[in-house]
Amino acid sequence: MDIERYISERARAVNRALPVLAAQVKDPHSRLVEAMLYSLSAGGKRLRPVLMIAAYEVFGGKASDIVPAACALEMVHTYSLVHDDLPAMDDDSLRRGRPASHKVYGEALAILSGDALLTDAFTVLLSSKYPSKIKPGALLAAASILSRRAGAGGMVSGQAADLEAEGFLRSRGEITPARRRAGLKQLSYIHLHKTADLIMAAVEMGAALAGAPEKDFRALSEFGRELGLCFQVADDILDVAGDKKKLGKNGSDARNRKLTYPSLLGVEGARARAEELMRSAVSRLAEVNGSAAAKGALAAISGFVYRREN
Ligand code: GRG
Repeated sequence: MDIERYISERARAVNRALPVLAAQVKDPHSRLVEAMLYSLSAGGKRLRPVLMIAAYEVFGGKASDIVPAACALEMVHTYSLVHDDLPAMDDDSLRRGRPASHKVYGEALAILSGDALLTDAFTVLLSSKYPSKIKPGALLAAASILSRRAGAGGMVSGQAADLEAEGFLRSRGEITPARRRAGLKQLSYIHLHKTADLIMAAVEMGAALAGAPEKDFRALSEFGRELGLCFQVADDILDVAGDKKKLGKNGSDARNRKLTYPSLLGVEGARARAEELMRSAVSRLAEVNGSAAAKGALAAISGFVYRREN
């Protein structure tokens, strides 16, 4: 399977719809909407929307059915990046190869554009047109998944724990085996929530919109968890060892003395962990009943996540 083509075809549909759906507000403040569109159009990989679509395709649906739901998820993801770059968070000046939102629009408007992206994501999810086979109950289930995985029981808690772990290495000297064990435990909480929750939301929303049976939903959710964990380990490796030009951002983990897999296990140890998680994700797909081609796409996306350079 040509996975790059698979991803870019589906990402194209999302890229076309995103600015239209996100900017359809009545009586907008024009600079606020400009800031929202600035971050949305900066060219992310659109991995979460593509995962949602692939999970939906497992149960026989087609991508065009759920483009607004996929856009809503990308809006939540984009808000998290805008806020993550703020001086009070990771304090990054570059994102997706461009100056971070707060560098262009100032901190206050960057915060507000993130707030609007998060809130309007639910308008886009719930007020868009879908084919009649998408039942209102399935849409409500998708909205509930998104709010739970993004909120205080999910991504935001992961971010709070991540901030708490900042300076972990600086403040407590040498890494003893006991500290490494404690650090790894803390890290799995951070990764599970900060990153894996939104990736789990992607596949869970795709499955919910397709009306998937409970057993398949659960197996896909576990696939999402393992893939999400793999994604963050790979991201931490790129932060210290990746090509900054390809990444489109300056790594900040070392500067912030962050608790990461490379800082605890070294880059090679972290790579081995990422590969283990990628294999574990793919193995969960065998438990899902559905289109072999779409499951093949999910497996190939897992390889892409593990090997990616940005
Ligand atoms: C509520 C004030 C406030 C802040 C919330 C929740 C949050 C801030 C931030 C989320 C944490 C976060 C940014 C996690 C990192 C996940 C991650 C590795 C993102 C990068 O995803 P990619 O590589 O990015 O898919 P692109 O640019 O390709 O979309």
